Amino acid sequence: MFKKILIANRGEIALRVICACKELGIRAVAIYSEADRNSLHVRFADEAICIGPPQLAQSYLNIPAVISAAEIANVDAIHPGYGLLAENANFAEVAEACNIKFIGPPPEVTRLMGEKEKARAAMKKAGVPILPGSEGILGSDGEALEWARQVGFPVIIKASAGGGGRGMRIVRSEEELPALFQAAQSEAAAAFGNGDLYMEKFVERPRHIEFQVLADQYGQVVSLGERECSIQRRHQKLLEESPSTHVTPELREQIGQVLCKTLSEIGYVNAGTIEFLMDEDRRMYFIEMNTRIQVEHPVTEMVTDVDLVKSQILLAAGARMDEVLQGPIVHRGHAIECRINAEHPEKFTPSAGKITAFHPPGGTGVRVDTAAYEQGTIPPYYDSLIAKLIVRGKDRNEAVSRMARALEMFIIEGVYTTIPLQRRILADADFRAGRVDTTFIEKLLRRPNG
Ligand code: MV4
Repeated sequence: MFKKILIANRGEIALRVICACKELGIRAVAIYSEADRNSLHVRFADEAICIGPPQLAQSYLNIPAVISAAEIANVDAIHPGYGLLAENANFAEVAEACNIKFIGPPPEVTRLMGEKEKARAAMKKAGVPILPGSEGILGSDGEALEWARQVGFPVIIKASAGGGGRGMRIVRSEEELPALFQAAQSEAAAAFGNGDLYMEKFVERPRHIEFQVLADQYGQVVSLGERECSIQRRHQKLLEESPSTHVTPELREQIGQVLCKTLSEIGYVNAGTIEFLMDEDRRMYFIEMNTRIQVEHPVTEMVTDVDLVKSQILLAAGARMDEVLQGPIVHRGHAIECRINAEHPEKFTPSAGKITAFHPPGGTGVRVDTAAYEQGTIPPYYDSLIAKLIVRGKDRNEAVSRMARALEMFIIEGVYTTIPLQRRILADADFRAGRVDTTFIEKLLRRPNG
């Protein structure tokens, strides 16, 4: 087992990994930028190393600085958290060249899933349902037009190096295709240094549903069921829940089985998330895979009682799935998470500054994952997530009532937050009835605030 792990992250996820290390009896080493000297991840780690100035490129994204810290602290492994370097195959390779275990999949698997067109082809080959679309990278707008005629409009053009909503264009007719193709290509080339594009049939009003898996180094893969993540605004998730009101036990079993078989064949290791779109006929289609722990992982932890971060560490150290899980996966009750972000309610811009009052809710079935505290600051350089509020109930109704009261009792002053918007979501009749898709927030925001 590892004796010492470096956490290549900050904020609530760095604290979350520290919790896992403490419970496993592993020493945790924090890294921090000059803006994070007074952060809780520094305070609760066993050791902490300053790696540079506040700017991401000079600190948390500076691979030589992070690796040097790991060498100086003499760690056995690096946990990357989410975002930052978590899906950077080069970083994983450098770590392993230094004899430091990267807590994630083998670099070639990270690279495969990072190229969205290749990931799509690999899933198709293994029998995971994908949307009708192009095969291989689109060579020209002429080739794109041929595929679009075959697939039928509307289609969506996506950047192979993109993901998470960047570099996409919806195309509704032949006439507009050439211009949108060129625009997507230049945007992708500028944003990702790679202009490769592919095409899919466009799904109107989809639901975003993702499956959580765990995989060991010996080909054992298990599914921990799905999370419903349709409540998003500008590709930022606001609320996630599990189970989805639209996934039947049969569908969960069917998708889970094909995913486990596929990921075993691919040689996947680590926690992982497979994103699907569900159409209005409740058919599910693979869109992308994330090879890291996700922000919303607690929703799955609450319904399965599996500690996903401890599992990641044990699996990376070479433990077998049956040792990690010690029994079958059982789903109990319903969980909901609200991502509380520091942002202005109308402008949607990050709201950095000092937190002048902070009182998180508690009580039965309530969990708060946060690195925030009263008189602490939200630095302007990073992600604006302040806290994740997670509740569990015996069923969806109890989870909804519990989340509504917990949001009512969450006091954060000094910065604007998404809490008022989340209170509106919880009060909404469509949400309460489970009628959610990716157009939910648009519709809510068009209605007068009552
Ligand atoms: C789509 C789609 C409709 N059809 N693909 C946006 C994020 C990225 N991960 C994939 N996205 C979408 N892909 C096809 N073929 C609609 C979206 C989409 C979306 C997906 C999930 C959650 C919110 C969304 C908001 C707008 C568009």
